[in-house]
Amino acid sequence: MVKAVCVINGDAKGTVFFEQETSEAPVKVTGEVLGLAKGLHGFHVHEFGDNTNGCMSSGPHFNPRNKEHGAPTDENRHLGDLGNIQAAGDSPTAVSITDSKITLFGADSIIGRTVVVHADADDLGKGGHDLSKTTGNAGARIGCGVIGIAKI
Ligand SMILES: [Cu+2]
Ligand SMILES: [Zn+2]
Repeated sequence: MVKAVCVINGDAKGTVFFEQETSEAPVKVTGEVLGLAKGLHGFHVHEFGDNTNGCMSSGPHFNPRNKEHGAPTDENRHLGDLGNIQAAGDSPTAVSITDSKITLFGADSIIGRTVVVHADADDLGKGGHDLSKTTGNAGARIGCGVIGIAKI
């Protein structure tokens, strides 16, 4: 079992937990985010665990396989593409994702990289916008935090 945690700061704030039983098992992503406007918000793992210039220094979506941006269910997706989280309004937004592409083990581990929450919906690569195939046109980075190793 490996566990990791990410404290998100910015206009959106929250805490997200990751856990994975073995290197072959899916990763469970749970937690909550505060401060989101009602609607969908892109939710990704970006390449670098660097927040020196805020969320901008975390780089692009984590993409070690050189794929296009896509939906979590797509084969052709960035490893960091976790889709959207859906905010209902004023209450905290629950994060509940199970993903079989990201990992907490080995060279492609997401530990030490950054979770970014966006102002707008991720179009999952299908919006037909110039940015659809790279970022999902999800807009500003309104909260982020580095993923760290947590106590088991
Ligand atoms: Cu992003
Ligand atoms: Zn992506």
